[in-house]
Amino acid sequence: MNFDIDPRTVDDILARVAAAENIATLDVIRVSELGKSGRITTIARMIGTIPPEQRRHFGANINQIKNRIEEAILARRELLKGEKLSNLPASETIDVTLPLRDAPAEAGRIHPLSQVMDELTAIFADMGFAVAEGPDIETDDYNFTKLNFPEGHPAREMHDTFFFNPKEDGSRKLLRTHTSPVQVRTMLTQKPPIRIICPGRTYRIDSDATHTPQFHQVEGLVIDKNSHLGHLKWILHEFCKAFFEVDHINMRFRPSFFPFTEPSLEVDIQCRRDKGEIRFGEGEDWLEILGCGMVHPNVLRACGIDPDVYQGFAWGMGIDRIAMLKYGMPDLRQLFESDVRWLSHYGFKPLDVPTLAGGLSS
Ligand code: 2NL
Repeated sequence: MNFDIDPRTVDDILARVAAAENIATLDVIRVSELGKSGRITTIARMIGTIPPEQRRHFGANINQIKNRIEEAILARRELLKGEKLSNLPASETIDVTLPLRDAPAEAGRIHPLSQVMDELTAIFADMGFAVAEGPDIETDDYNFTKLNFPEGHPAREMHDTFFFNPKEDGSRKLLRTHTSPVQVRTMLTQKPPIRIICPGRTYRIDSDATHTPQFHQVEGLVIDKNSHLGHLKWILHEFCKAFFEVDHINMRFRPSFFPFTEPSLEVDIQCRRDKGEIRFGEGEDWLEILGCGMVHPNVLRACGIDPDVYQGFAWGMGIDRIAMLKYGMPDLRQLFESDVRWLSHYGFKPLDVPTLAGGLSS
């Protein structure tokens, strides 16, 4: 008796392999013929049921058939793979000679005000100052009362301050008119010694060529047992040299008045203006850049610090104007217009982070 597989069955399998149009069809054939319960596999298992003298021939025959089918499948698979690659649509090709589009870090720009804030922070951080922040919406108490503004002080009146509608108990919130309430919050929650700067947004009802209703300030505060005006002068002098990137700068301290400092001073730096250009440090003109003074004992007391033990100094300056001066931007209002053409001209590269070692505005 002949137990061999019908050659027509084998021919049929090989024909279907040759006709398979894709790898998935090929896999179906392979599983249904050579898989665990495939047709050829099942026949091969019958070896135990045939007479021992015929098993050798049967085994050799079926192995040969298996190998032929496997080889045919393998060859067809290689062919189909090659076709798949060469049939990739033309749209999927990449022209490696095209120029690269600018990466976001190349195309984007840092707003000059953010740049100046980063510069200020780098300078004061180097002197050991921490950065403190607080809410833009404040209470009358933190914005005015604790800062020694007497009731009825003109700065409290409607024309200067953005007030929210009063609550039922009569209290009303406001948009902070300076960053001083951040220092008030720090004094109320931290023990001296205190060394902080407070950069941030501030608001006043004021709008013309040189004022915007929202502007930026940085204030500084030092409280310790022996802090004095000599320290303040040194800090401001070092700050001005670093910020305006000059080795020498003449400064002038004039007596002034603020409710929260006593004595109070205003600070000018010397400068020279010629042909629309401005140079800082020396020259014939003076440029007012900040106000400062010794923290008023009433403010210390209101913030829970004993003025008989501690004393300190503080200063405040507008960032928008010094940013304009340093980077030659002629119009204050453009700072807030979000015009990308203006930003691409005056903005800074995002990866050129200002540091004292690497250069502030490199
Ligand atoms: C200016 C003047 C100044 C302060 C701000 C301050 C804060 C506390 C206590 C005392 Cl909590 N003083 N800040 C002091 C002097 C001047 O700003 O012309 N800013 C634009």
